[in-house]
Amino acid sequence: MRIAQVTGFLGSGKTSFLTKLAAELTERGYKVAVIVNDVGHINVDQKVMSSHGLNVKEVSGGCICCEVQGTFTTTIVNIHISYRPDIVLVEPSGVAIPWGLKQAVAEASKNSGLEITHSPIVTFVDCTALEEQMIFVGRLISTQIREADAVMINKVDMCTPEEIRKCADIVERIDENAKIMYGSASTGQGVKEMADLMISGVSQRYDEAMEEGLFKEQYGGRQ
Ligand SMILES: Nc1nc2c(ncn2[C@@H]2O[C@H](COP(=O)(O)OP(=O)(O)OP(=O)(O)O)[C@@H](O)[C@H]2O)c(=O)[nH]1
Ligand SMILES: [Mg+2]
Repeated sequence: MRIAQVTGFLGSGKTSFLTKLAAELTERGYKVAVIVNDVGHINVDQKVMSSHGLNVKEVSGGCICCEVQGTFTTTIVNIHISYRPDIVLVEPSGVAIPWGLKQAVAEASKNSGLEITHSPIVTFVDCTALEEQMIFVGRLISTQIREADAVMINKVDMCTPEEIRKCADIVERIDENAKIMYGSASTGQGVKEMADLMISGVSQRYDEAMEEGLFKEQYGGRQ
């Protein structure tokens, strides 16, 4: 079973894009399930995705990066037993970071005994808002970009080529080696490219010690 996770700040377009991605993968013959992780009370994302006929499970009560790793493992095992998907798409909360998500999947794999392949983690950024968001939540977004295997500059349908270039510059300043894709849930741009990456790619290994060190330095240790 493959697990494909995305990250991206609130409203960056994760749900909209994953809904399109799930349709593309289904069309290619893959059996797709979705896990959404919402730290709030009402899970709107689950409703949106279920309305498209997707098999969606919800993990709530906290972030799967840290507080509810156990629930995440149980959900993965349950999905495997009841649905046997080829690929599970995971939309975590907007504050999740790739390293934490990888840890969660590593734990789930260890505790469940399931053989799990981890697709590359794609971080979504909102092309219309990145510059402003960097002022307020720059540290979180930088971490999401630095730790990602690829970055999806999303909502390009709403931006001029100059604005898209500016957004890519910000991403490249954070990570000069970032693999950048350009997408839009509205036009479907980037959906096929991301589907290719999700089904054929494998997430790179981090220098765990470095990420853990950076995490402690920036966030004061894990909860
Ligand atoms: N024009 C345009 N609007 C988009 C695109 N993707 C998402 N949106 C809009 O942006 C808003 C947020 O999209 P979501 O898909 O809910 O974003 P999200 O990242 O799942 O948001 P959270 O789960 O709340 O963090 C919605 O109003 C979408 O309709 C896009 O590619 N183009
Ligand atoms: Mg969402």
